[in-house]
Amino acid sequence: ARKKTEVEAAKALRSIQQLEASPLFGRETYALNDFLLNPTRTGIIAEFKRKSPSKGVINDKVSVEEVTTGYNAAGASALSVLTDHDFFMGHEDDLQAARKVNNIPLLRKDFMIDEYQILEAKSIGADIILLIAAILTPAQIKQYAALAKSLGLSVLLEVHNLEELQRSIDPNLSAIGVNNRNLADFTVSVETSFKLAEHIPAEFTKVSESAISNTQVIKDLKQAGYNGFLIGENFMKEENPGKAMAEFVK
Ligand code: IGP
Repeated sequence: ARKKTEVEAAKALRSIQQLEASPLFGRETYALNDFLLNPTRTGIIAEFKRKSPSKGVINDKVSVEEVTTGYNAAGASALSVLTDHDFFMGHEDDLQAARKVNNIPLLRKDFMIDEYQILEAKSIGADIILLIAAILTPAQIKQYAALAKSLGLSVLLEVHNLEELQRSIDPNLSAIGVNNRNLADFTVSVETSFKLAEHIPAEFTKVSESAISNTQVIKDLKQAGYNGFLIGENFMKEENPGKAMAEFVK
């Protein structure tokens, strides 16, 4: 309900016509899969996240420009920027700030529940949107993925279990992300990614999300067929997240 209110407030502030007229709306986007599969990058989708519901404040002292350019220099395949206000202390302006200083794909990390947010994502410079199966119907996923695709955006579908995966598969998705964090109780287990890997159809790239904190896990996930690794807290908890990532991948 809080999210609906946030989206309604955004709509009142900027019309769809205004979004479509914004300078970033017409830009050529970067494709997530091109960067995930590029052997000169690490496959890591590195996240800028100040705060989370499970951890509280993680880091509110660093700038989005400094952190995201650090991640980029350390070989990130893509950058994830939280734009949710209430739960994650994020903002659309954070993503726009990251856009100005980076030339790799940017994921708008948010709870997408309305087509407006997808047009907004394009207008602020995003390349990728997240669709969370747990909060969307199959019809919404189909509709939102088609709209995103028509705008040149890549779509990362997030699932937690086989049932969500099977009901949500759609040809307009670019990649499937398995979230190792259970959103109901916040417990984490990378086993979730290992269990679901074989059920993800081969035409989608596989991304493992959350609770990744060492490079051995990444090796094992690669072995299981994963091309992408979404990492937030492990880097953000450090004073210099970009430097933390550089040391992590060394
Ligand atoms: C990153 P972690 O444990 O490395 O900080 O996790 C990312 O996977 C997590 O922030 C996330 C998320 C989400 C946040 C995954 N799905 C959906 C908000 C909404």
